[in-house]
Amino acid sequence: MAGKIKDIKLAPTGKLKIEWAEAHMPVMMALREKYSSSKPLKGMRISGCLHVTKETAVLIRTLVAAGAEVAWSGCNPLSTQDDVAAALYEEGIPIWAWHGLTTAEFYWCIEQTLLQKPNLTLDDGADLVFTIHNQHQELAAGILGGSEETTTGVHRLRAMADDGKLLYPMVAVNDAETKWDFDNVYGTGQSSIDGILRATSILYAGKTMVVAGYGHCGKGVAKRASGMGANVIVTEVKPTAALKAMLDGFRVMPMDQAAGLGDIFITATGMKDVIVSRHFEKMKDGAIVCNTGHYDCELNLKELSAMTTTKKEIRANCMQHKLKNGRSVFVLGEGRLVNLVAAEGHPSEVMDMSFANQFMAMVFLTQNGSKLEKKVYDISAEQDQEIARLKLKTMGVSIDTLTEVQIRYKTAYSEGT
Ligand code: ARJ
Repeated sequence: MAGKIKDIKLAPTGKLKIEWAEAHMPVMMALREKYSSSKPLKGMRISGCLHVTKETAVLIRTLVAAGAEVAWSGCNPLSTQDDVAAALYEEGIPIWAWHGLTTAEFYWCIEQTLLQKPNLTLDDGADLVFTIHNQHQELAAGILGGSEETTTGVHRLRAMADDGKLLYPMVAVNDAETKWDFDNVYGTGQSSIDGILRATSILYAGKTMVVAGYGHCGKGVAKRASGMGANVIVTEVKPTAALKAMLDGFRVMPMDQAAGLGDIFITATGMKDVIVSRHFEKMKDGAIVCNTGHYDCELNLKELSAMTTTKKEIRANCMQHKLKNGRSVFVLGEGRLVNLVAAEGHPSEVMDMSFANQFMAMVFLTQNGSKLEKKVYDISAEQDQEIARLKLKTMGVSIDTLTEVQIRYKTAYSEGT
């Protein structure tokens, strides 16, 4: 059967994990139930490039239940949960993913998912879309559209669209309110802390934690770290974001200053070279450094290596760098997303909404892709609200509805004080 994974013997554990995720993803299960008889994705060949986790497995099963044929690869060399990949492979999903792939293997896996000549693509970080645009332009004509999961991926696609380089329409799943306002904030907040704890088992209370970036992800991390008793320092380049951090009660300063103060550093900026040699040089002995952004360029580990005399893996995902200045700096998860490398990624409850958007984006592109321009489209406001409504329903929460009079009032410009 098509695919390559680490070890099929891991399948039983993977299956249990997926079951656990399904029990915590009621919106996805409702969508699966709703669309498994009408099969709106029948005839669709979806190539997916997204972290192979128990939550992604729930998305894959739902796409298949709705009629799609899928071929999958992971979107990060260190984020694949090998037991989940084994379970999916055993179920007959063509999947090329294992933990610890080299860069060459990473792109080889993507290439394998393209052999089916997809008519839809599903990305996290846009590496699949880039591969099609750079190496397989011939496939673009057969592709109705694609979706993108994360902030940095969406930024790049918008830049491509602005330059007229995009070869087929894309849906920005990240930009749905039911994605970024929950996944990026509460998901990243909890799972990054989880990753740091699994890799280090340190006490948070009383530590100084430097959070680079106060976008949605950084905000979530800062909030959760402070809830555990850490003193949070935020670094930013955007004045309004820095102001928000100040008014949320955090200290704000440049990284040059924060470098000497932090016990734990985490980058959540989507930008490269956020922590470089001059910062590592200033860090306290024992400082812990990690990244939760999609790409692994936020920490300049090349520069760190040049300053390192010896390296030792102290625990899983925790590498001691002994520096020429005599101090040690500990890097978690090789500077890749600490929440997915050292922990299991965001909790299922949050991915429930992100992946509901992914699923609906696939249905939308199937039905409308041929009429769309080569642009980046947002999820519709109606779909966003519908997913939130469904989520609330599964939580047993009901809310008020506007009356006719109130609806008229909303847009009435004759009624003032
Ligand atoms: C799959 C996950 C998980 C998880 O939605 C999140 C995002 O934008 C990413 C950037 O790469 C990671 C993705 N994410 C977080 N947690 N994807 N399963 N459990």
